[in-house]
Amino acid sequence: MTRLVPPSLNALPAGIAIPSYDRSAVSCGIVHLGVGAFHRAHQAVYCDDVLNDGAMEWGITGVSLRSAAMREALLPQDGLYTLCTRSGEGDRYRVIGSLKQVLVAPEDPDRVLAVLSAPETRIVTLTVTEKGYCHDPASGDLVLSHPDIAHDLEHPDRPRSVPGYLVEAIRRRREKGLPAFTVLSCDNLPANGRTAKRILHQFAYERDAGLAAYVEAELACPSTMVDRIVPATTDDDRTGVAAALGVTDAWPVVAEPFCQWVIEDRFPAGRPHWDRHGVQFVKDVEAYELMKLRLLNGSHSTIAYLGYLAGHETVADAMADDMLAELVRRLMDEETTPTLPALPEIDLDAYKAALRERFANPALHHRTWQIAMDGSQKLPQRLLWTIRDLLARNAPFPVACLAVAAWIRYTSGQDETGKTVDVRDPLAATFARIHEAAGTDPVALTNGFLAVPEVFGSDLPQDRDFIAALTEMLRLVLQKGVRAAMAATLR
Ligand code: CS2
Repeated sequence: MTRLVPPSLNALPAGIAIPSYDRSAVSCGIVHLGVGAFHRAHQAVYCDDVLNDGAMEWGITGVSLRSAAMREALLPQDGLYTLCTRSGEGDRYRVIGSLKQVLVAPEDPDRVLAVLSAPETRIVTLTVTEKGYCHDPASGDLVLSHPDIAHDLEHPDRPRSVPGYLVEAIRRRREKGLPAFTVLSCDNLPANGRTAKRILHQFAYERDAGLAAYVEAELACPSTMVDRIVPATTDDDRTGVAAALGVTDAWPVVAEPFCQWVIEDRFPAGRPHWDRHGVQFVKDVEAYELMKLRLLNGSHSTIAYLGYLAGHETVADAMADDMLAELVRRLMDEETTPTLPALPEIDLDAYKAALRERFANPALHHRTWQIAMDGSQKLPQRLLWTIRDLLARNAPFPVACLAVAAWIRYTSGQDETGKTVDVRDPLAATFARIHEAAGTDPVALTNGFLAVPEVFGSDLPQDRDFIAALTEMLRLVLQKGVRAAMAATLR
C-alpha cells in the first residue's frame, strides 16, 4: 500500500475530506510548540478550516521539543495526516493539511529561534502539557531551580525550555523592531494565558529587567479553554485508517466528534477567523476554563485512578461500572458544581450530561493509564482547588477525597493484585520514596504526601479537616481495597 502523500489525495475514496487549498501557497503565521495528538486533532483542524476559506497565512510550523518521532512520521507525508472522528455511529475521516513542517528543537535550536522571530510569525500556540511550563503547580511560579530553566538562563541562545525559547525569541524580535507574537496556551491549566505570561515575565526578569518590562507591556497571552478527547493513537487505529483510505498514514489521530475552543479575544498581531468555524471568542474565559477543568478533567482523573485500580482499562469501561458512574455524577453535582462561578449562558445540567455521554463513548479506546500520567501536575487544578473551596464553606468532599486517596495508592507502583503500575510523573521518584518509608500506614502516608508542596501547597497540610478526611480515606483504600472504598463512599 502506498503512503499518504500529496499526489494520493485525489485518489482517496469518496467522502473523505481533503484540503481544498493549494498547500504550496500557505505561509505559517503560527508556530506551535508540542506537536502531539491533541494539537493535531484540535487547533490544526481549525487552521485547516480557515485555510479552506482561503486565508493562506495561517499555516502552522510545528516544533517538537523533545523527540523526532512526529517529524519522522510526517516528513514523508509532507505534513499530511488523517483525523478520524469516532463515535457509536461509526468513523469519519478527513485529511488535514495545515501542518506545513515539523522542526525538532534539540536538533536545531537556532532554526526554531529563527522561525519564532520571523516577521510572518504572529501567534505561538502551546500544548506542552502542564510540566512544560516549568512552574510550581500549586503556586503558579516559575521554578528557577528547574534544570532546563537554569540551563536556559546560562545559555539563552541554545534553549531547551518553553520559557527559554519564547523569551529569547521575544528579545530578538524586539531587537529587530518586530512586534511581539501573541502566545496562546492551549494546555489544561487554570488561567492558562495568565500562567504563561507570569512564567515568561519571571524568566525575562532573570535575564534583564528591561526585557521583563517589555514582556509585561507588550506580550498578549489570551487565556483559552480547549476541549476534545483525543486518546493516544494505536496500531489498530493505523490499520483502520489504512483500510478506510487505501493508503498508509504513519501517525493518524483519532478523536471524539465533540470539539470546543473558547478564547479571550486579545490578538494585537491579528488572528485567523476561527470564529467562522465554531470557536467562541469571549471577553473572559476563566469561568469556562474552571468549569471544564473541574468538571471534565477533575472527573477524568477520578475515573483514571479509581478505574485503573478497579481493573478498568478504558474510560468507557469505567463508566459502564455503575458504582463509578454514580461516583462521577456525585462528584460533578454535589461537590464540583457548587464551587463554579455562574455562567449564565451555559446549561450546566446539559453540559454535565453531555460529559458523561462523551466519557461513555464506546468507540474511543481512552486508557485510564493515559489520563493517570503526571498526576502531580494535574491534581491541584483538577481536584484540590475544588476541595479547598468546599473546605472553606465547611462542605463535605467525599468523592474528591476518594480520588486523591486513589491517586496516592496508584503512585505506589503496584496495583491491588500485586502487578506493577507504570507510574509516569515528574515526581515519581519522590512518591516511591514516600511509599517506601510509609508502607501501608495511612497516617505516615498522608503526612508523607502532604509534605510535597508542589501538589498540596502550604495550606492543605495545615488543614485538620483535610488531613483527617484523607487519612481515613487512605485507611479504607489500603485496608479494604478501592472497590470497598467506592462502596463506602456511596453509602
Ligand atoms: C485528560 C485530557 O489526559 C488527560 O489528562 O483529562 O487530555 C482530556 O481528555 C482533555 O482535556 C479533553 O479536552
